[in-house]
Amino acid sequence: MISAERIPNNVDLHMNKRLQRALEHWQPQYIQWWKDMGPQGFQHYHQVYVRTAVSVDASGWAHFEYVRLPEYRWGIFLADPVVNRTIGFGDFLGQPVWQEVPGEFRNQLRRLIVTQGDTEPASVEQQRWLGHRCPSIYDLRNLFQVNVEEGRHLWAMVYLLHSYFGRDGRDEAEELLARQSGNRDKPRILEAFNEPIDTWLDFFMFTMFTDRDGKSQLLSLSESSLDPLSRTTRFMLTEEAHHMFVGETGVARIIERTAQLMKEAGFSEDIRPLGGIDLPTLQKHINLWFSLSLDLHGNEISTNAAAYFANGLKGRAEEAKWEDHAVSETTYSLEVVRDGEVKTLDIPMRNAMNEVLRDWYVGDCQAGVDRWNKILERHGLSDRLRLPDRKFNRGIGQFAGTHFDPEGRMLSDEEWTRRRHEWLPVPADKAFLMSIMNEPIYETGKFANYIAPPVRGVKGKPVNFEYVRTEV
Ligand code: BYC
Repeated sequence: MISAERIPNNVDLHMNKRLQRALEHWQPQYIQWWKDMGPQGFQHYHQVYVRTAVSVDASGWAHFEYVRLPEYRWGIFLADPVVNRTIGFGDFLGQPVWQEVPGEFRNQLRRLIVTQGDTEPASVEQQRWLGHRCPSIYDLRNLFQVNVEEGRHLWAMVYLLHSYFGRDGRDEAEELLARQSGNRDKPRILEAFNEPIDTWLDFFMFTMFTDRDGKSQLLSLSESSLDPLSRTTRFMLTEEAHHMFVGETGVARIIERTAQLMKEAGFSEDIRPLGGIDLPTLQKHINLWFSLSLDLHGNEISTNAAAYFANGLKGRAEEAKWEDHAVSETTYSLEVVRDGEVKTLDIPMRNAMNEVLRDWYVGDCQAGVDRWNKILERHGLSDRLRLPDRKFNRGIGQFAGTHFDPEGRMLSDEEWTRRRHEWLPVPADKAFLMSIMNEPIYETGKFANYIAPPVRGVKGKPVNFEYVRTEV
């Protein structure tokens, strides 16, 4: 069970007074950050119906209550240990997992944990104005549930930094609150986490595609030889699943409404005059957030990734499903740009580990897009949404600096500049989205015109339940 101390935890924090004191010192800084950079305008007078972990087993998520956001019980929860767990891949395959950080891997592990940790507060910052444009209080609650859990994911990484990295770890924990999404002088580490999320379409696409990168990265970190990292990320994955649910069903509900409006408009695609989000706009946002999230997997050819794998720090998603866990002989056939052309290159598999994870990620995204297309099919529409080619709009890796269209055809700089507005959102698209999201909807059971209601409410509550209530 999770303790009811000042910092809820299932790691016997009270037994380690030094660590407890260090985290209790960080806690007020975190709360201050939350108030300054978290959901704006919803800190004092709103109570939100959220779930809070009360234990780390499946039933632990059954606890829902009204909470004022700054009073959410952020804490430290690790999945139960696996008895006699051994290292599952790389050069130390079969040896017992580590309970402490080996000196020689300290820097690499710190870097991984800091990079993971940095994304969590970044996403809260990116989303902090969305409450003022919410399509319903059901969606408002979901936004805040995602936000508080991203805050908790920051706690998860800060616990590791404080526990295993001494003074450096404490400094890094402070830096995690000092960097800011989109700040020119102190930006967040990874690019997608500096992009603004101004509209609910961006929010749903972000939770669909970027949180799914969270899933693939957390799956690969949950294989880590550093057992506390593995246990922490295993529990985080249970929270991540809900975030992707919010994204996938959010877009699905928009598609549902779009299809209804298209039929009302006599099967016309032009539903903006009816206040709906047209399919080309949806497709542009898929193109944007999918390509940004592909970048988050790092370079296709990476000595960092090879070292992480060799040292057992970061594995593949679902490592147990692979046959060869040493991966010292095999190669990966990779598309690269050489001399202005796309060529295929065989590289050592360990150096391609970022691409191997990206393969898993693309498959998981495709399954989600297939589910979206079923909605269009059910409405008798022939249009289909799709993922762009993975070379499209890339800023990191082998395809950065060369332009491709969504089908993967190489383009000249001039052609890209001329046509990119066909594939990516432009200011006029954002202006349109902002115009239909201008008025927040705070009335219970009401939904904005561009999105269908959900099939069911949260945790058995009706759709018109008061998920966020105000008190004076
Ligand atoms: N933007 O060999 P390379 C989540 C840097 S999302 C900017 O390509 P590596 C969440 C890289 O740092 C999951 N810089 O990359 C979702 C390196 O820099 P230095 C987050 C980038 O290291 C939604 C250089 O390029 N978790 O949880 O193999 C809401 C060359 O490195 C980018 C993780 O990322 C980029 N996109 O792989 C909330 C897991 N990509 O050292 C949360 C931990 C690369 O040369 N991170 N660079 O200065 C990692 O495993 C790796 O750092 C990466 C990069 C996969 C990100």
